[in-house]
Amino acid sequence: MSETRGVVLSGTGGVWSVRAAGGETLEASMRGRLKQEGAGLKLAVGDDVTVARDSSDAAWAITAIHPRRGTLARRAPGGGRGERIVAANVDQVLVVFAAAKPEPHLRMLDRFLVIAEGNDLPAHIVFNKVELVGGAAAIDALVKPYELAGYTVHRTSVKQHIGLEGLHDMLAGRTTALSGPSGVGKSSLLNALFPGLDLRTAEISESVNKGRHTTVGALLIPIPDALGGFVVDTPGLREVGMWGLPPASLDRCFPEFASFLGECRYGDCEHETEPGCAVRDAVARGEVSASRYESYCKLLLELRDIPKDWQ
Ligand SMILES: Nc1nc2c(ncn2[C@@H]2O[C@H](COP(=O)(O)OP(=O)(O)OP(=O)(O)O)[C@@H](O)[C@H]2O)c(=O)[nH]1
Ligand SMILES: [Mg+2]
Ligand SMILES: [Zn+2]
Repeated sequence: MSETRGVVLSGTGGVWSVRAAGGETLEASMRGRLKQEGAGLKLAVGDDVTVARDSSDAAWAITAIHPRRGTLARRAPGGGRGERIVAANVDQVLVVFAAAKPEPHLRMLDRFLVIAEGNDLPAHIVFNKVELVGGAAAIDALVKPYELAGYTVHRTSVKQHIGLEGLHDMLAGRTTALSGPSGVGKSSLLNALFPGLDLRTAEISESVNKGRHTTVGALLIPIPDALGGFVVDTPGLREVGMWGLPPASLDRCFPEFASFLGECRYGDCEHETEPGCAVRDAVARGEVSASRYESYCKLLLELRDIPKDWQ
């Protein structure tokens, strides 16, 4: 019998690709006994597993799933009902938007950040294609609310090789879940940072993918770098919006609110219309960005609309 440790790269429908410690990729299925034991524990991309086989011509089976750190999941507080792990062992989330083409949709950016915060994962932001925006002032206006909130914001251009070093150092050696709208340059950035990757970018993928709308699960991509690391490409993240965060917890997903949360007149203040709200006062003083606060209000309404048994 042989046995090795590995990381789950992808998989659906029972067959999983596992990158073994030696670097080779194996196809493996879940051992029957493990399936029964771990009724609640579903395997996810990023999982650290042991695979084994009886002989060199036998099929590989996943025999153990090792403890997870930092999952990216749709939360189901209070029991795990309905929880779905998008990816396991994620260290951080990188939210990529373009400064222009397509125009940044900040409401969506804030949603991605809330998802990261709700999963207790550090989030970083990239504004790519900065060369398309005339003047630093325009970029500064875009970036300011996020720096005010304490996020690290990378300003990059793949076209003009701006800001790539900092991003490289942030990704190498870690597992990063990548999110952001289509066409902002996620694949282009990764290709520029890690030349061995050779990911498909828009010009090609548009024609190849025409008419294909199959939702594939998350995909773990090994980073070709001395430090290693992985990038998780998560098409699913776009729809993780409503993963069951209780409305009352939303304020904690806006880091710039933190120092005001204890100051509201009412302990259960949801920072909407309540009198004596310290968050709204901070918005009025310009210490919290009005645009971010507006996102908070919109997401709050959305969360309240979710049936209680989904939360
Ligand atoms: N002007 C400009 N164009 C860029 C830059 N980075 C990427 N692009 C272009 O933007 C388009 C989309 O790039 P992709 O890397 O495919 O975008 P993506 O975010 O991976 O898109 P999806 O895979 O659909 O989610 C391509 O035509 C790139 O050449 C940049 O810094 N400046
Ligand atoms: Mg892409
Ligand atoms: Zn308040």
